[in-house]
Amino acid sequence: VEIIVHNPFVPETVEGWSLLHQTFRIRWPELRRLSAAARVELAAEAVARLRTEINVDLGRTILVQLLGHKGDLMLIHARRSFDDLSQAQLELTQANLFDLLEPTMSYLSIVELGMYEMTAKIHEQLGAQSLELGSEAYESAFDAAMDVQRSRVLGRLFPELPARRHVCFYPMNKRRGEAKNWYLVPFDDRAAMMREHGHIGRGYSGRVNQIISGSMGLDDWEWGVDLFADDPLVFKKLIYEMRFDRASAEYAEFGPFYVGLQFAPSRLADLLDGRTPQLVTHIPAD
Ligand code: FEC
Repeated sequence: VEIIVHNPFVPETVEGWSLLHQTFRIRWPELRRLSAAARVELAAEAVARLRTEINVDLGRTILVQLLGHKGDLMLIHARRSFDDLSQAQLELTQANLFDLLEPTMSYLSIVELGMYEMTAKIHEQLGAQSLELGSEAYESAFDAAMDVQRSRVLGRLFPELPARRHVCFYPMNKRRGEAKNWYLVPFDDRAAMMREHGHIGRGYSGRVNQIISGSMGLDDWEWGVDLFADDPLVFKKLIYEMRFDRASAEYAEFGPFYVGLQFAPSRLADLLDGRTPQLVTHIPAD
């Protein structure tokens, strides 16, 4: 029996950054007992241990002040590999600030682009060349076609984490209870629903950046969704509108939402001092 590497029922995906989200509660009482100078020192030492500068090859870490009780600080680490994510995680444990942080959530995933249209197209093209599904020729021709697709979307697999003020992260599944299961729906129907989904999404072009990461086999939900916007109302409008797209209305199940304000790493001391840290490092004179 031939082993089918490229199962026509499964949409192909291409992968980019490994992502680790971490949220922490800050131990405010202990922090308040320190002098302002000590808090500045704590912040500087912690930031020096995080790779916060934009680096298109190695990735970076961004800082988000969370609103609400689910944590005070969220870090999003984007790295090339799980080894590099591990180092980012360990690096933080070596900071003095770490003694004042209590983890409240973490989420592991890999940036993913789903390719419904392309999967169907490649299978169709190879079938038209009378290659036989599962044969070595078929599978290697498929791999070659996917390599072309991967290089085409490389910039979207390794995106810069957008420097936008508002960040919204949540995990989600695509099945509901026992009645609704995305994975039992025929390929073409799923592809049509994803087209509709992409169409709604593109209506928000420019107002939001979205990064979808896959977490099957990696964490407790199937996908992580990161949204970045200047105006937080965009999250509310976009997610509301998407509830009406069939893929969401019928199949989507959502985990907890983490929403907050991205800030410049050099402003971490402001947060520790109890002042909302800003994304810009200096206010331009008018
Ligand atoms: O089956 C799968 O592959 C599901 C992976 C997946 C999830 C998901 C959820 C959300 N998205 C949201 C926003 C946008 C915006 C755009 C957009 C487009 C796509 C495309 C694919 C895709 N999304 Fe998605 N989304 C998933 C996958 N999404 C594939 C089309 C190709 C692409 O552009 O990458 C438009 C982007 C643009 O072109 O500018 C915006 C939001 C959610 C979570 C809410 C919900 O699902 O109801 C918001 C999972």
